[in-house]
Amino acid sequence: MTTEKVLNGKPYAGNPHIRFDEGAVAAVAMPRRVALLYKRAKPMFIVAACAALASCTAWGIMNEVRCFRAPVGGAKEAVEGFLWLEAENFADYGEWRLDTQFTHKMGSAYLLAAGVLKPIKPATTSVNFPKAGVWRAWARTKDWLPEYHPGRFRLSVAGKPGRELGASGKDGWRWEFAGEWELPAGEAKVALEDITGAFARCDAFLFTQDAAYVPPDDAAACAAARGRFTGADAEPVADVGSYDLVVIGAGPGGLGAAIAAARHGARVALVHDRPVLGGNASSEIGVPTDGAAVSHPDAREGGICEEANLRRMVAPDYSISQAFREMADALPNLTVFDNQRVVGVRMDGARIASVEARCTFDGSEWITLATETGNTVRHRVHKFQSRTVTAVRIRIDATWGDPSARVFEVRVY
Ligand SMILES: [Ca+2]
Repeated sequence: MTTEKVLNGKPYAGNPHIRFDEGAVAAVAMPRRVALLYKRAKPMFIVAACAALASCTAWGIMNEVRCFRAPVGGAKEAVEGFLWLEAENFADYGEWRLDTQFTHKMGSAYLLAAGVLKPIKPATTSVNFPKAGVWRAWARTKDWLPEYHPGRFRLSVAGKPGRELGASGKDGWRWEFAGEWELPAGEAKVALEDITGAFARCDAFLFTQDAAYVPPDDAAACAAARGRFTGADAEPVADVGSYDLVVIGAGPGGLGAAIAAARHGARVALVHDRPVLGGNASSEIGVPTDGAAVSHPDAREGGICEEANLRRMVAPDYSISQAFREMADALPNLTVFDNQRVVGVRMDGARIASVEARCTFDGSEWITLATETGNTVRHRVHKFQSRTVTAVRIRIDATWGDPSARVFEVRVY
């Protein structure tokens, strides 16, 4: 393998400001070397992963994640004789954990029993039963390994446990009959009791005095039932304003775009589906924002990313999520929407008229209007054409007048 280098139309003659990484070209062009490179680099990846994990164990950072929960809410009775109770609205999660990752697929957040083969502490709340009598309960659950039913739990009402749940033997989210209880009118304690300590899942409960009613498993029918029984169907869709720019996703890239635009005077909405800022770099995940520095000693992520990292250096427990949050909060024309997942856009001809999102806690919808102001759109296009070659010619046509311009990486696959 040889490389021919051309700079501004002339043969490259050793300009110290232009650097070609021949090692990278050769390494990716030869499979055996790729294997060797991977073998040598693997321990570094493991060390980096352990370091990232260790950084997440700092008390302040873990506390940020531990506090993640949906608002406390009781059972809703939009239809007489039916009480809908979301698991994520329990007053006390015990050791259950909130998972909002799949709201767009299964319609709601749910609680997860993240125990390692040891039952975890129950989640508890209270429900106001409006009438005395027999109340039947249905639970929406997922048997995440139908052949073995590892994640099992039960509902307990007024101290009396119901049937074992999480063992439907079927794929996907299903309604399981949770039991029935003879109850007086008024408040009763309800508990979500883990049995196996193996990641049981619970979305919601439906209490009813209608012995014939069976909630639907079909996702669309279930969403319709949720809207009817909780009264969400009757609630108006919120319009949260107009913006010059709507940025979707608050990883380092989205944050850079939103903060830079706001600093230049644009009215910006930053929409993301987590409680903390930073994406994979956030206090939830902890991947460093090294970016280009990972593969090259002379490169690093600068600009707004570097600004956040410099802020982090002032205190040991100061997470990059906090740094990004402070930078965003300092801009009155930047509005951050936490825990909102964008599910679609509404078009006006070829123009995006509005962006639609769902709250990851309760699945409720809102719309934000994005006013188009003639911003240009930049696309990065990767085109691949498979060829077998013995030489690569690298040409640099311009450095935009910057004498310190560098080529950091050339990849041949
Ligand atoms: Ca739920």
